[in-house]
Amino acid sequence: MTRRTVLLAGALMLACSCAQAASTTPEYVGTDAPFASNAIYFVMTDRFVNGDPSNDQRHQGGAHPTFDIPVSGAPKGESDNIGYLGGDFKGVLDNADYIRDMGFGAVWITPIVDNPDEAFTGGDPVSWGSKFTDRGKTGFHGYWGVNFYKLDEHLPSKGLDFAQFTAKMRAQGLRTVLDIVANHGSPAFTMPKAQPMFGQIYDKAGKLIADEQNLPPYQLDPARNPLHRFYHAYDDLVQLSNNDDQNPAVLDYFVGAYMQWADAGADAFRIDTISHMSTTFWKQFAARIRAKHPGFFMFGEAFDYSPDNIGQYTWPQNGGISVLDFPLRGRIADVFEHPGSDYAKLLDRLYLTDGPYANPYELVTFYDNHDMARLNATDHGFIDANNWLFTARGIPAIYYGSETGFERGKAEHEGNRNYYGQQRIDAASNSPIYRQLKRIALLREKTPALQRGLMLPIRFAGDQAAFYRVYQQGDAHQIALVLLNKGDTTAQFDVGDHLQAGRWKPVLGGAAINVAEGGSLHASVAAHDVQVYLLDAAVKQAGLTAELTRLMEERGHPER
Ligand SMILES: [Ca+2]
Ligand SMILES: [Ca+2]
Ligand SMILES: [Ca+2]
Repeated sequence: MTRRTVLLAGALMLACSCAQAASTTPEYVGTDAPFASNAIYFVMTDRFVNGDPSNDQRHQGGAHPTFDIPVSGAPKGESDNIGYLGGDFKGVLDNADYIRDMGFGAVWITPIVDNPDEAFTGGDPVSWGSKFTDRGKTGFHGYWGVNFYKLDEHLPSKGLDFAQFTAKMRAQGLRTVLDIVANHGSPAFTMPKAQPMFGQIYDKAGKLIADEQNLPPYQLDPARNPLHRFYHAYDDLVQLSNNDDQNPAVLDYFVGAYMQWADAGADAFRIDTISHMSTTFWKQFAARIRAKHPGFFMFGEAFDYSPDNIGQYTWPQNGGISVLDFPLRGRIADVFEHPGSDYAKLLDRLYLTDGPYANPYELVTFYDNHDMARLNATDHGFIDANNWLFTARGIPAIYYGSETGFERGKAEHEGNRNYYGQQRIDAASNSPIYRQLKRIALLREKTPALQRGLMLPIRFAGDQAAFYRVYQQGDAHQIALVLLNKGDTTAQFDVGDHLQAGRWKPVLGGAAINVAEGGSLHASVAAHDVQVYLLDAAVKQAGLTAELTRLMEERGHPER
């Protein structure tokens, strides 16, 4: 906390020494949410680094073992695995400096709660490239909770439970984003023979409180069987139990569990499958967590490319939960997977004014994750995508391995979630993607305008994009001009729109440019590169003032 505050204060200039002028300075702020200062590194914990072989549970599962289960049918030289591979808290903590030095302030880890101790025997068999198949798979990913109050045995080490993990991460300058699930437990039916833990939920004391008993959901009898009352009597996602979001006991259970982990040091929640439960549930959930942890940042996964569908979660009456920016992600893939594509494709998914989101600046932006094919781009495509993600509006989240283009283009069951490992981490600096990502991420980290400033697009055309980011509040002010070039040759920029006179400093190298009143700024940006010019002055240019005033007034959803 203190380290970041110092960084932030150091990066901002004092507007003036007189308090009365400060009080009349207009505010230009995209978001004030402290969490928005961070960029997020997302690790699938089991697949990052095995820091402690003693918790691997290599002999777990009996007739249905859980460790190291390769998926059959992989083409030569490729692989996928549906067993546990040993990654743990220690593996993440051991690499805290690697993540921190890359310019990230937060790490999103997959769910930590106890998952079944056998491989699943129901559902449809997993094969190379298959989708929605779980037979033979284990809970290595963490999304099959059985006891949401208990750590899964694969994660902690001696002296490193969750509270110790979050404390040690924080000591290294990293916040912990905990991935949480409330929509479902584990696969609950279609097993040839009922398996222990699957379809069951246990309370904090270890008492069985719900059990689907391997029955198809429509055969559940909540009226007569108390163990069925936790679940809806209809299915939702594949064979997963479908928690009853109308049942107050379900809400109590999950508030209790996730309050426990927030108390143990989680700094934010990423909410899985948010759109599979009612907004009524989430509103109450968020209110109860924030009653004890004010301002606790949460962002949901509504796997949906329609802004109108996902925007609703961000509204205060639905809990004020931010979301992963799927609509923009679709366009990011369109643009950066295809050389020669037009930057303008990104524009209408930004929703900077009168959009569907309570605040577009709080969305978590990304280009891929564990549930979709990784970005299928060249090194240049990744570099361009990162230059965009770390300068445009939103909170960037990068899936582990993307810093080296790991398993690019690969979907689940094709290597998307493969084990990354210490060797690749130690060699990451050989990758041009890594080097450029680090450069732009470290710039965002010390530049409040890029984290939380208003965004004003100037030109989005072909391989070039130009926009302002402006942060002005009280004595703090910063005007950034971002110039992006995703072309194969050097691009010339000539920006005159709303350009304020003054001395513009290029923060990624080069000479400062003095702009006269009514003048323009000429700059060249190398192929697949970015330049950011900073003007440390309060906004006074008339056109810029008018545009920023409009952006402030129309920042959120028009009716809310
Ligand atoms: Ca391990
Ligand atoms: Ca377990
Ligand atoms: Ca559901």
